[in-house]
Amino acid sequence: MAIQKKSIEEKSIWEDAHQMLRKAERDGVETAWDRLEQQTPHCSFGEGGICCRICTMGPCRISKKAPLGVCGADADVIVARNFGRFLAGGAAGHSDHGRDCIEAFYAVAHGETEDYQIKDKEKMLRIAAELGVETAGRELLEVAKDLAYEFQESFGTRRETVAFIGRVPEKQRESWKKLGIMPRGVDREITEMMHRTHMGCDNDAANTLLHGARMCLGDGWAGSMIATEISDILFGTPSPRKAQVNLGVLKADQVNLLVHGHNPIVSEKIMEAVNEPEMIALAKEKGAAGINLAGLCCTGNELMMRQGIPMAGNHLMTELAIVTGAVELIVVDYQCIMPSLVQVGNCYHTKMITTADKARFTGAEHVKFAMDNGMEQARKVVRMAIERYPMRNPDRVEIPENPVDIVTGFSNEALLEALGGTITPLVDAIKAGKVRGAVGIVGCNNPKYQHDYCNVNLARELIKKDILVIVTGCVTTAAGKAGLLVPEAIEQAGPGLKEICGALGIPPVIHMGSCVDNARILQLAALLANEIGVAISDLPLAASSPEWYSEKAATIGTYAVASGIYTHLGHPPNITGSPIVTNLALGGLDDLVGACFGIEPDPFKAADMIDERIKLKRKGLGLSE
Ligand code: CUV
Ligand code: SF4
Repeated sequence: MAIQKKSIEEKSIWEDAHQMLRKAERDGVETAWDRLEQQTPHCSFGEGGICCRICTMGPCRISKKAPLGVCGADADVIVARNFGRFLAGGAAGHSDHGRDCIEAFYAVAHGETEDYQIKDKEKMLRIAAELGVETAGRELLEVAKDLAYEFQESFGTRRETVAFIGRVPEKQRESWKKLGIMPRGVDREITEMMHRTHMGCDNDAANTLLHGARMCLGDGWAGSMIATEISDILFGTPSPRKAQVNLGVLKADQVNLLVHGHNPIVSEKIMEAVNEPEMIALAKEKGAAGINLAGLCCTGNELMMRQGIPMAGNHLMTELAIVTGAVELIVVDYQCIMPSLVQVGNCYHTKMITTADKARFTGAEHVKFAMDNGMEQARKVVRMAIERYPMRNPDRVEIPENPVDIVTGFSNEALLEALGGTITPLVDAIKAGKVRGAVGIVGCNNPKYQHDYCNVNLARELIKKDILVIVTGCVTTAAGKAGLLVPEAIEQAGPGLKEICGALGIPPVIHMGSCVDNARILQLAALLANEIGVAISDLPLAASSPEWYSEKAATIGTYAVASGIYTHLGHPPNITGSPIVTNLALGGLDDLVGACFGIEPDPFKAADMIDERIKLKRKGLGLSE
């Protein structure tokens, strides 16, 4: 395959990206797009998933000439094992984030920290009651201790099921039991996947894949869901608020500090420190008009949902944010942080700070955050950012203009409130065909696509078809930049969706949070199913990750499918070398869990595909078009 050099316009649909890509070229800064060119064409064995490195009799790669590995494993087994481990990486990422949230909550409950508090007491008590923790007449912290224990138990080996399985509609749960895919413990299923995929264990591709479904369900209904619920308890349940997106949120006359990663435990403290009068005074002393905190990726989503901080950009904008030359410091926790940010930062005056021992970057400075020193460390980081302001070279600064307004903050609690307290009006709108269905568009960017082209166009096409769109993760910024996250966007929606969203005063594309917050979408799907009295797989719902790249995205897709939600992906994971795995993913799973994956790189065709599915489900429920 000839290596095609993409023009700047072909790399992204956004003007702020074009402007910074031009500047990167001038400044001699390499980006992900350049490195993709160097890596292309990709190894076809890797792409098909038929390269096995699981033992040292290999590595083995499967071809016509050599259809079996040294041990006798065929393409199906090798693909299933590789994909199983890929999913395990994603489940581990979300769920270990969930564990960190539990540890923060535990520290609060046990009085081991003064830096974190229980902010949403009502929600905490509600969740405690849901999980069977006695609440009546008890001290708040006593309840919290027991709730922390409950959460911890979801990760272990003593229970038969994980935390929020009670939310799953009965019919769905029954089918999981029958299939043997009821998740028992978050860590247990991940460990078991590593065990099964050791040489000489699970050598039946379908069996491995079913365990993958179980493991991902543990992530969706426990690991991720626990992360979301605890983040709400500690930092507040999101409610609708205004914010802004794109690189125009950076300020020429202020200290620009970016938070990047996923876990609000670090970034919430940074935000508090930024707002302290001493810090603002220090910034002024250094010649800045103030301190501007902006987000990237999911930690940006978390702070935007709860605090309304602006969002500088999604995954592919992270390098380009530094190219503005106006970023003093970028502080990260973990996941989706390109190691290249250190090098890009070195081309300017941008300092990179890591905060988690499990995510250190060579060349970055490490300021370890612990439960009992969060505030102190946050102040240290903010001071470092301010100290760098005088080092900024104004001649090398170029900040794109015109940030776009959005509305964020749609937790399920907020959505229910907008609906007047119950889910019934949404169910009625679905039954009446005004809202024909709902689709969660989630996930990432990937330089193999024109940045955000699919994310934006799929959302636009779906709302035209009267399908409500919910976004999380990096699709949020895409939808926001396209002007879809404001109530005025109903003008772009079909007549039914326009009417309903218009009456409720909500946008036709609603922002539900970060990647772990896809658990909110699961919960919403369960609420709908329970209200109608059917399984999730009976509902006119779908999910999509058009420009996905990460293991986590594959895990999300898998728990969506296993939960009964048809899931579109722009491109397949590295499974195409196995007919068994590919056929299961693209169809076979439908018979087992009531949903499967669909692959389509073109967002317009994808919208039609999803629409067909929604028609089918509406028909199944006896609903007219
Ligand atoms: Ni998980 S959505 S790139 S940061 S997983 Fe990361 Fe949130 Fe994709 Fe974006
Ligand atoms: Fe080769 Fe089998 Fe070892 Fe994989 S497990 S590297 S296929 S011998």
